[in-house]
Amino acid sequence: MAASGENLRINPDRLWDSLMEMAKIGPGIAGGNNRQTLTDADNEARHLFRRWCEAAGLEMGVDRMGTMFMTRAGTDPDALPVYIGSHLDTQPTGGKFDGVLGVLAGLEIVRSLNDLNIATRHPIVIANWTNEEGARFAPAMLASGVFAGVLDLDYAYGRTDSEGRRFGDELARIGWVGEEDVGARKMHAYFEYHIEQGPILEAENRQIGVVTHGQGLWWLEFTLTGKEAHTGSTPMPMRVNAGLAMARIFEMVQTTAMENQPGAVGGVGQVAFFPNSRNVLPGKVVFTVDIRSPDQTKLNGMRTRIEAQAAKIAEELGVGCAVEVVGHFDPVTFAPELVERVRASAEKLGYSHMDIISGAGHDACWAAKIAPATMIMCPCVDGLSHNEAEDISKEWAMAGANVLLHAVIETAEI
Ligand code: HGY
Ligand code: MN
Ligand code: MN
Ligand code: MN
Repeated sequence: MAASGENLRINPDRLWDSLMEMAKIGPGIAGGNNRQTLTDADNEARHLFRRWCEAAGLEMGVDRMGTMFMTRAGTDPDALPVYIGSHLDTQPTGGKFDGVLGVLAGLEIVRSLNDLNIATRHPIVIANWTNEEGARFAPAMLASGVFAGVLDLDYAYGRTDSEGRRFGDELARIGWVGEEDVGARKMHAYFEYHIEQGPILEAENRQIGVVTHGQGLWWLEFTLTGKEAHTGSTPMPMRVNAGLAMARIFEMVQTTAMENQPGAVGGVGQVAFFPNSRNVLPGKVVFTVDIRSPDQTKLNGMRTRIEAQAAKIAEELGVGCAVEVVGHFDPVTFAPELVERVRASAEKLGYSHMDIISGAGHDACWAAKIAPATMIMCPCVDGLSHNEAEDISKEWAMAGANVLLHAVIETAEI
């Protein structure tokens, strides 16, 4: 006898075991993961996920960006599917849960429905989006951005990593160029379950984040052109110092974000010096400024100010300054009816919860452009993520997965 929806729960041990098994692929050097997109480790993770899904009776589809769609049929062949998505790729010093929790919680929901032989009217599809992190190939959320029709396939295929390897070539190398046109699939609804990657839920002692919005983002890639010269024999007045310009721009980005509090962040995670020799002043410095805010006016105001101030700093030092946008999305408002369904599921299951804005970007931010979409979050220890020490408890993982289960079965109709 199929259980009534009310008492449905996921199997927390099975979810946790799957997370720990997946974490063995692409191990980091400090207990986390280095499973960057389109590497052999990513390929291995994709095949493990595929085997698990096929063992659960799911059928695989792959699009030309390599995104994996694993389908559990519904009783109504005309009903649009309910999607549960996230990503298996990680940062170079990533954690075991960023993205992976959402993909494997989707699988756990299917496994739990299979256990009790529960059918849904709408099909359920689990998506593993290619290149969510944007660590190896900018921008982040690349495949979901193409799927949403915001980025085009040729642009995506032409993105290169720090060794100059093209996205399209690497996708072909690991054998994941799928047949499906990107974005051909239509969604009834999209859910993404993700660790918060910030300190709020843990500090407020809440089990569930009901995600109402996501902040917007600009990734501004600066190329500063100085003059390569000897660091020892070149007199100070003669220097065309791109490194000094970079340092002053970093300080200005910090000041700009602090002047836009509350609700703005700004910083730099990646810099390259050329020729990057300790006794050669750099001829070129390349870095990406990452600014974000849930407030569109603040977000665009910071971009305008940073670009203008950077040009001024460079000019004062006689340094060339070029800037290219390598990532952008506007602040996102998630679908109120799905947000309310998540909130009601948390209430029904007796989990403490609070509304929250997502600080990080997610594939849900692009899905929200083409379908009703929302997110569920669980706390993470010390709010830490994009760090190998990223950690959550099994209880936190379970609570969010149960909320996801109930929000999904209500939307997919059992
Ligand atoms: O950058 C982000 O917010 C996400 O981790 N890709
Ligand atoms: Mn993520
Ligand atoms: Mn991430
Ligand atoms: Mn915009």
